[in-house]
Amino acid sequence: MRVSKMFAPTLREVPAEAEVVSHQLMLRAGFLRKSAGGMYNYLPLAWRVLKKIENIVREEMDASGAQELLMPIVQPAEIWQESGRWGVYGEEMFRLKDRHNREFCLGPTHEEMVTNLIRGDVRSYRQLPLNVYQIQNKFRDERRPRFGLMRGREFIMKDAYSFDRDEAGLDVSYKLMYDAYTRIFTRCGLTFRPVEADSGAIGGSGSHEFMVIADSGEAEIVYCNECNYAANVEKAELHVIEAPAEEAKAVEEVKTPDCKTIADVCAYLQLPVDKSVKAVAFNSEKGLILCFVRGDHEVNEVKVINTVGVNEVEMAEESLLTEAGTVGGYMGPVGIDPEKTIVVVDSTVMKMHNICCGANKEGYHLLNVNPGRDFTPTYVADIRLIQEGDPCPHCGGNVSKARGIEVGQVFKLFTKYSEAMHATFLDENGKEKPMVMGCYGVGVSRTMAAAIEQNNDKDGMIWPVAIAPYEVLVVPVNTKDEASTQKAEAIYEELKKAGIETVIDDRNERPGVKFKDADLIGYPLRVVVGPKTLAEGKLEVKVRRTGEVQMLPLDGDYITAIRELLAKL
Ligand code: 9G3
Repeated sequence: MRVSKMFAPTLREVPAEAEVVSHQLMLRAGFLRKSAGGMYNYLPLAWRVLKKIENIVREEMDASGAQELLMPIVQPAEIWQESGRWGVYGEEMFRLKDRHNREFCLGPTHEEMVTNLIRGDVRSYRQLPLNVYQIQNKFRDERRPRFGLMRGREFIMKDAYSFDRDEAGLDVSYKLMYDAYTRIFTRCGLTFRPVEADSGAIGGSGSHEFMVIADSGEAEIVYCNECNYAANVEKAELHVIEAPAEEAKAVEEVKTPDCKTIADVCAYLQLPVDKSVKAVAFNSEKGLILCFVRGDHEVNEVKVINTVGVNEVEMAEESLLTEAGTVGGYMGPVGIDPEKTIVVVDSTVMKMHNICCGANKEGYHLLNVNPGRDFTPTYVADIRLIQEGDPCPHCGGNVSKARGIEVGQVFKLFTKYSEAMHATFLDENGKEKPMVMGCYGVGVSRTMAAAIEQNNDKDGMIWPVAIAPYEVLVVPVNTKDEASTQKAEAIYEELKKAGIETVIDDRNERPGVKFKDADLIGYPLRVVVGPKTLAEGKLEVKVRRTGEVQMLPLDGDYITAIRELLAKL
């Protein structure tokens, strides 16, 4: 490929709307051009990267026994009504009507489509297990598309779906995918971690997210420094803390003027914070939810959502509190009717004694409140948000937090869709049973962005060889010097003939401009050909990642040397 012919319009300036480095660099390096919010044109260099990622995905999926197919993007509403999800996603679902006024959506995912497909043609246990996958654009009308490809409204996903006769079979399919994902992201040259993940709205339990560690990641993960435990913070389970036994004392109401926070109360009453309980009030489709955790702990919203079984929660406004007989800053579980108001109490609180909590009265708190004797929750559950310094739920070691970009997720769906949509098979005894499903996604376009987030420096991108747009750039530094320019052309042809993906910057530009663009686009290797090095009988080869420069003898086998260099990157 010749740079003089390449459609890769580089920009000197960074568009203000690009907040993360991958978005900035892809715009500057002529990889991406926006068409609408969260929708992009992948220009030739980006498309080459995406093709490489897709082919790594294909190789590993095929090696695991999965079979590639392609389903329609346009999906009939009927199958979403059958699964009960037509109304669940609201505005996030792109909907459209055909000329007969029939309703459709643009596929955000394909559980319904694939279940509808398979139920029509799989009837016997002999046809299981089965894993089918596709690589296709997905559509999700994000409220705030941002960070370029990291949260787009149209993006490329590999989505796979496994069908088994029972949970034992699903476990096998799940592990095959988990292992395939480990190989995929390793081959893409990414530093990643699988983390236990909340299975969220799609139901089923048992899911992992593959996170690329990067500060710009939207997901927050927690990992143990001693064992290999790692979890999406939303999911991290916490053990109950048993407080030392104490004689239950009589409840006492105390004036706590102007103590709006737990810290104020504990300071005013000279109380350790682990004898106090704090409240967080949410509003939801099921009404007010009052949550109580120990004073030094935090509430994990996702766990509250999963415990109460609502779709989402938002902070409750004061009027809701008054209705329930409480008041902001002085909320407590005593005297709240758990039938009228949902009261969720963290498991650790239920093991505390002689607690200090709000008196549900402006300016007052209660002392010596004891769970069971003085209040009854609607739910008791682990609703704590894991924090740095909490003991690892697996080994007790200390945990740290990091940010991650979710590039893959594997879910056990069990029979959520096969029961809703009657996708059954006949077992050996002719007994009809629902198929046991799993689903598995790789964010292909997001993986490209994640690779840049993890591999860049002040000069631009640094491509892992396996997914680089090209492997080698040949730079003739002086197009006026006939001899070295011709030598550069010859080397370019030799490298191509040797099967090495090569570009030559044949523009009539100063070397500095060529080097700047080379570093911005991030070709793994750069071969510089000029009159000086030619006179010395050398070829200058620069490694983009390390900046290391090697002088290869022109009369040596520099093609093999370059191939060996690439293999090491
Ligand atoms: C929707 C919309 C957005 C969605 C979904 C449905 C996320 C939805 C979860 C999944 C689960 C897995 C197969 C590949 C891997 C992920 N956002 N999810 O179901 F209608 Cl608008 O997509 N699906």
